[in-house]
Amino acid sequence: MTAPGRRTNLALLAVFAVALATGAGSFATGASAGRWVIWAHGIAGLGVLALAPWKTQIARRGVARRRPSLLASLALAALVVIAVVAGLAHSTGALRSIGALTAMQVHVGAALVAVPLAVWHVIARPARPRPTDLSRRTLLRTGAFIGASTTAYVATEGLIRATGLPGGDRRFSGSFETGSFEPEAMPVTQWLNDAVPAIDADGWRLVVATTDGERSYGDGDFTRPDAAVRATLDCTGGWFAEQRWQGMWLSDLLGDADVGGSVLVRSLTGYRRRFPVSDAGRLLLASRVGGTPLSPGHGFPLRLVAPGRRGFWWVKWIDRIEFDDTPWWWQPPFPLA
Ligand SMILES: Nc1nc2c(c(=O)[nH]1)N[C@H]1C(S)=C(S)[C@@H](COP(=O)(O)O)O[C@H]1N2
Ligand SMILES: [Mo]
Repeated sequence: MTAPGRRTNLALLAVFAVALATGAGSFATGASAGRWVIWAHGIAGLGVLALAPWKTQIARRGVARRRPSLLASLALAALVVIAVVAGLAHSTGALRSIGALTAMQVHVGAALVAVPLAVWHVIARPARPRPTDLSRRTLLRTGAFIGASTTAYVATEGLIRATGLPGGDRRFSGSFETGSFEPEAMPVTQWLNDAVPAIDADGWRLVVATTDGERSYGDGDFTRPDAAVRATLDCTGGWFAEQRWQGMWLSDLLGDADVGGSVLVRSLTGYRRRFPVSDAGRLLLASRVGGTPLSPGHGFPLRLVAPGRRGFWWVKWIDRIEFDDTPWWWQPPFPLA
């Protein structure tokens, strides 16, 4: 075995890149066909752990040099440790919240703060790749490393189940079931800093804009739902709940209007998401859940139910819907508010 150094650093850099990409991918994944992204994220996380002993040796030599940037390097190390530990805390279910914060919030927060530090670290201490890095030997080592991390992942999952830790019951997305078929028991969640607005049913209007112009609806137009769907709300915060939702299909608002492109669903609070028009027949404008009107927290008077999509697509307190030619992907991949 050669002394740990350049190769460990390059491997760690690659694992970080994979962890970050699959972390974002896990948040984007709403259907079980994409469950491999979540597996890859867990494998990358354990890969970081696997490299830790080697990296610790490298870091010891670095610390001995007492560079002025030592503090920043140690902060980066601490953030990575926090992100991995919080990730394990969530996925095992051993510790789902720490004070006012959930383990998931700590996990994502630490990882996001670590990104700029990691970029600085790579620029300040570049690990230069060499042509021999593409050798058969490196390829075999990389394969062995991925194999070992995958084995560790499978073993960890097995251990979680064998020990009966709560993490064994999670959905493919990694979320814990909370309040299925009991809407009152389902958490009220905002993506970032949105707040539950006070909406008076009589004053509320929904404006629908198509190429044919604008039409306006009131609460009375949604009090007798003609459509229903059983769907699972799966929040990236780490919980999910299945409910029976009642309302009207988004496509029913279109009438005879001929629209391609996309549909923007906007909340009274400004929060918004855009969808392909071809999805409109599967998107429910829900006014009721479990047979009763929505509570203010869950989106009264109208919220979107987007089966197969993560919670952040399920816009609450809808006040405007626009059909136009904008491509649906013309929006930030995740909401900004
Ligand atoms: N207007 C608005 N709608 C929103 C959000 C928000 O912050 N603002 N958060 C989304 C997220 S992240 C989730 S998980 C669900 C939560 O729905 P619930 O509060 O009814 O459980 O609402 C979605 N709809
Ligand atoms: Mo969410």
